[in-house]
Parts: sequence; C-alpha cells; structure tokens
Amino acid sequence: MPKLLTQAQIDRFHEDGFLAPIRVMSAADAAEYRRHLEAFEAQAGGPLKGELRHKSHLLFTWLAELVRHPRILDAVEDLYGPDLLCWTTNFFIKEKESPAFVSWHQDSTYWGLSRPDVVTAWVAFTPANAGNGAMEVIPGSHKLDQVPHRDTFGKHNLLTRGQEIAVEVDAAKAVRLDLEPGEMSLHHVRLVHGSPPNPSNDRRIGFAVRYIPTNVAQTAGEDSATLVRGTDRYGHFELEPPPAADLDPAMLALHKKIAERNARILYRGTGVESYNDPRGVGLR
Ligand SMILES: O=C(O)CCC(=O)C(=O)O
Repeated sequence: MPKLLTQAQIDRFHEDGFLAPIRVMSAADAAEYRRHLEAFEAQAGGPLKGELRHKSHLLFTWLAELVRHPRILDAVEDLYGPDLLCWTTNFFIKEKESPAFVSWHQDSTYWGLSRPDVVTAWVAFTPANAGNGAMEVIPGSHKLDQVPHRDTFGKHNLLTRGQEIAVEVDAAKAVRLDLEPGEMSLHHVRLVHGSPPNPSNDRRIGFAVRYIPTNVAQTAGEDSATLVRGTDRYGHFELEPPPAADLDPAMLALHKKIAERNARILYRGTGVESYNDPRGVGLR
C-alpha cells in the first residue's frame, strides 16, 4: 500500500520520469522557508552563493527538517522503498530579471552514483511558472541510457560545469513543471530537463533534494550522505549528523570538508577543484 502517491502516480513516474505538482506543505509554510533563507542573506549581505548553496541542510536546522519532511519522504518511499539517504541538496535560485538558466541535461552525468535509482524532490519556495523560468522536462527521456554531455562553464548556467546534452533535444516535446509555493516536483536522475531565465520582477527559488535508496553507492571517491528514513544496512556512505543550530561552527567545518570532497567528484577531469572557483560556480 503506497504511503502518499497513488499506484497510478507511481506507474506514471516510471513511465514519464517525473511527477508534478505534489503539495507537500502549505503556501504559508513555504513562505516561512523563504523568510529563513532571506533572513540569512540579509545578514550575510547578499544572495546565498558558492558552496553554501550545496548541502545547505547540513548548515541550517530548517533545511535539515525539510529533507526529513514526512510527506516528501512518503512520496520518495513509494518510489524507492523505506531505507533512504539524502545524498545532496542544491538551491536553484534565479534572481529577478536575471539571465541565469539551466541547460538541457541529465543529472546522472557527473554524480558518480552506481545506479540510476535517484530522485529529486524540487520544492518550490516561490511560484515557478512560464513567467519566471520554471523547469521543463522531456517525458520518457529517463529511459535513455547515459547520454554524452559537453562542459560549457557558461557564465549564466546554474549547473556546476555548465554541462549540456550533446545530442539534439526535441524541445517541442517539453513539458513545463508549474509549481505553487509548497508544491514539489519529482524527477528521475536520467530525465532530460532544463529551464530558461527569469525575466519577472521576483526571485524564483527552488530547493532540490536528491534522494537515493541505501543500496546505491558512490563510484568516484569517498562520499557522505544523510540517513533520513529507515536503516542503512550497506554503509556505502559516511553518515552525516544533523546541525544542532544554524551555522554551528562544527557543522560549518564539516560542511566545508564535505563540499571540497564533493567538488572533487563533480569537477573531476576539469582542473576546477572547488565550488568557489570562479571558473566553476560563481553564484551557482
Ligand atoms: O531549477 C531549475 O530550473 C533546474 C533544476 C535542476 O536542474 C535539478 O533540480 O536537477
């Protein structure tokens, strides 16, 4: 008996490679997440950037809570079973009137994970729609094997290497994933997806949480993950503790070490070594 999705939704995920929209919290709760983010940014003097955009659930208690949100986990359990790790999280923030975009890509390309049993819960803190650069997907493209990509390191590309798919994408088949604050989409790690810039007068903020069942391993180096539900009987990843407080100094140090190690996996073969390298991420 599924916990949150219907059997028809589960079948559709396996057929199309995505599901949306799924409400996981109220619009007011999503606004509260945005408020937390923007309170930090106001104090820091600018938008969250560099390595702070990645694995931010190790730095902020409110994001540690979000990656363990029961409704998100129920949906993910319906797809991948009861033993779940949060492998990573990434903020995808497009500032108002900004040229930032995401090229067509498959998430699996540089992640080094042993099997394509990986799902992203993309949680909307603001609306995402035609007016502000919502994500678009090519239904069924997750059934392709890994497709070749080329790195562009494009200045406005929000992906780590600005990677883009090196084969023709039939954009006429694309489906836009419109979301209201507090809704999420789910997408498979091999699904071809991307998103255009945000010409609107407000930010578009999404928090992408990458979940794997505990039997998936990292093949490209040492790695860590957060056990968010069930039991880890495999031990493929060093398990990460939750933060006791926002920006707890011990967690800041651990996060830095983990970010450096992750960057070595994600940028392998490029000469870029850190999320903060100007050739790499900039505002990503
Ligand atoms: O936020 C976007 O527009 C793209 C997100 C994305 O590529 C992802 O979550 O894998």
